[in-house]
Amino acid sequence: PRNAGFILWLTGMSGAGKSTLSRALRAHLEPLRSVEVMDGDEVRTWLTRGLGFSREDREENVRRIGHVARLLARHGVGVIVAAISPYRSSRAEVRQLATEAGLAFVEVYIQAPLDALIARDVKGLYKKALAGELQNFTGVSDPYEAPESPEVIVRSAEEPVEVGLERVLAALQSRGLL
Ligand code: GGZ
Repeated sequence: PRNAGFILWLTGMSGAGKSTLSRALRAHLEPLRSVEVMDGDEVRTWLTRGLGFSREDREENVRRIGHVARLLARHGVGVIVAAISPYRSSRAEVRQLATEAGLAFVEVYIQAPLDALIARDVKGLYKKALAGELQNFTGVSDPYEAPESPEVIVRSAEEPVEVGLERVLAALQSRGLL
């Protein structure tokens, strides 16, 4: 049913385009259904303020996001999560809890080669990380465990946002969520 809630989980490194794609998805979906975006950056100002970037803290961040996403989705919201969520085990956990609650969980891997992210470096974070001024930076001095079987892969360095957007929408449509 088109009013069924779902969790669309965008994972990928900093600067890969999670926020950009989540905004495009929101703009597309908003006229059609209720939708909410949970962006790592913003969530960390409110829901998970005070958490850092150790494995423990990232896992806690993902767990809390997953919990709120479930509460929303249970009430028919299409929830778009944009968080690095670098650990497979954390992503598996939120997927399992969502699935147990009868909610659709669609994992989208926003893939971009590290050298492309370093070259673009919109926020200058990679430069800082490479200079050793930022500790535990994903992809530089901290792990990113790429998804092994995501529902959707978006190659953001190679294809325009519109192409990724269409692929995600197609995935929702094929699951009867759109
Ligand atoms: C990765 C970091 C770090 C470190 C600050 N590692 O691209 P951004 O800047 O705007 O978004 C990133 C955000 C990561 O938060 P998440 O909640 O998505 O991470 S996780 O899912 O792993 O909990 C980045 C910024 O915070 N940032 N320090 N060390 N990204």
